[in-house]
Amino acid sequence: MIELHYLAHSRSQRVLWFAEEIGLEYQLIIHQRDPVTRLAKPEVRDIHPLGKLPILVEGDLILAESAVILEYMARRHAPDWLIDSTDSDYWNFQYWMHYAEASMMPPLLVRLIFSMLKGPAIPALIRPLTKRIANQVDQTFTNPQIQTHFEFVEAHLNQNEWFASDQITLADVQMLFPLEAALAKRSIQPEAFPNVVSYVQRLQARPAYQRALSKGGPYEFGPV
Ligand SMILES: N[C@@H](CCC(=O)N[C@@H](CS)C(=O)NCC(=O)O)C(=O)O
Repeated sequence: MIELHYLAHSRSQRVLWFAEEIGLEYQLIIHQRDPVTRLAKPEVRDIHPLGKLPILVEGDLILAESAVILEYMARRHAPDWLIDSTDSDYWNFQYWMHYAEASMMPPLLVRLIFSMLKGPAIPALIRPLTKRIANQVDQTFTNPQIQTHFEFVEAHLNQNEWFASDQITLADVQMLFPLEAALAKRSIQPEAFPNVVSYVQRLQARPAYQRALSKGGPYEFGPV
C-alpha cells in the first residue's frame, strides 16, 4: 500500500487532493511543523535525506518532489490525467508541470522569507533595520517578479479553462498551490487577477479537494 507522508500547511495538499481525485488506496501519515521554526521535524530525514514533504513510499520506492509523486500516481492508477507525448498539448503540459515549482514558487518563497525579517522572530532592537531591508527587497525585486508571473498566468487563464489542455490534467493539480498560496498570503491583490481567483475557487470547490482538506487537517493556504 502507498504511504503518503504529508506536512501540515504545505504543498503536500496537492498530492493528497490528487489521491482523492483518483480514489487511490493509501495510508496517510501526517507530519506537523515545528511550532517555532515552521520546518518539518528532523525525523523526516530518516525517510528522505532532505526532510522535505510530500514523500511517497511504496515498498522499496521512496519518492520526493510533488510533480514526480503526482506523475507516479497518475501513470500507475489514472493515466487520463497525463498527456501523451504524441499529443500536441504535451509540451504545454510539461511546461506547466515544471513552471509551478521551478519558476513560480521561488519569488513567493523569497517574499515569505523576507517577511520573517519584519516579524517577532527578529529582536526588537534591530527589527526597524531588517524591516527596511525586507521592504526594499520586496519593492525592487520580489513584488515586480510576482506581478509578472501573475499577469502571465492571468492572461493564460483568460484564454484557457485549464492549464495544459481542454480538460483538467495533472498540470492543474501542480499549478494550484502557488496560486492559492499567493492569494492566502496576500502576495497579490486578488482584484487584479479575477481569472486566477475564479480558477482557484473552482478547484477548491471540487469534492476531492474538500475531502483532502478534511483528511489533512487545517490548511492555511486553503479557501478563505
Ligand atoms: N519542490 C518540492 C518542495 C518540497 C518542499 O519544500 N516542501 C516544504 C513544504 S511546502 C517542506 O517540506 N518544508 C519543511 C522544511 O523545509 O523543513 C516539491 O514540490 O515537493
